[in-house]
Amino acid sequence: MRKGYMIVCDGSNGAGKTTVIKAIDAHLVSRGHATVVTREPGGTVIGEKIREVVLCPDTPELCATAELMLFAAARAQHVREKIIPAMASGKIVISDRFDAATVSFQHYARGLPLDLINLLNDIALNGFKPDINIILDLDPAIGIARVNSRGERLDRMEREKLEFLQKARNGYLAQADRDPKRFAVIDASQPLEDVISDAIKVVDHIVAG
Ligand code: Z5A
Repeated sequence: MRKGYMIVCDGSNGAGKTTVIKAIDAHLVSRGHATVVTREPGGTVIGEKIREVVLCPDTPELCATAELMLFAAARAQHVREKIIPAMASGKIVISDRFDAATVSFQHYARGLPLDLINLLNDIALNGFKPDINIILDLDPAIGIARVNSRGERLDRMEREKLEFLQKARNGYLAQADRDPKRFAVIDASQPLEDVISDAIKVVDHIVAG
């Protein structure tokens, strides 16, 4: 019998993932579901330590292969320590980014070979797959302007050139084109309430279905 679900909210930088996840969580809780909100890189004590290393703006020399392995290591821990146990107890896990981010950023944007990314994702996921990847799609120039308006220091990835972030955006769209059952693309340039309402429709379809 099926137990929990896993919903991923991913996409362009500053597209509104954190904001939309809060709304999805409130919606599911109001319907009596037990939820776990988490993020990548991160979600566990070890994953959050890896996050500090991989996003630190003071170490731009981090090489692409080490970057890839750090994201994969955080994911391996996240799946085994947090996601599988939560789903086994019937909870709905909502994650800010997951495996598709590695395909977009480390393959499409960074240029590492897709078979290497797939191998590391397979090792990290160990046969596990999320139920749906909601992709909030936005021009990265708008996303970075939104992030900048928070007045926080940009992380190592956010400091990449717009061209890099545009390649990552195209990577999400290419993955969604190839696998429309696993991906739902939402236009994140709409007013926030419309983005939230589109995301909740996707979630209701998955959780009810
Ligand atoms: N990464 C990777 O390379 N490989 C991997 O495998 C993984 C990740 C897992 C993680 O950063 C970085 O790691 C990420 C990919 C890489 N970096 N890049 N580049 P992150 O996910 O923590 O950070 P982020 O992508 O830059 O997201 P963010 O800053 O947390 O933004 P967000 O969660 O998408 O947006 P938000 O905080 O909800 O909203 C941003 C602002 O916009 C806020 O003031 C909102 O009120 C506003 N907002 C939101 N929606 C709207 C709409 N619709 N209209 C107007 N304003 C809005």
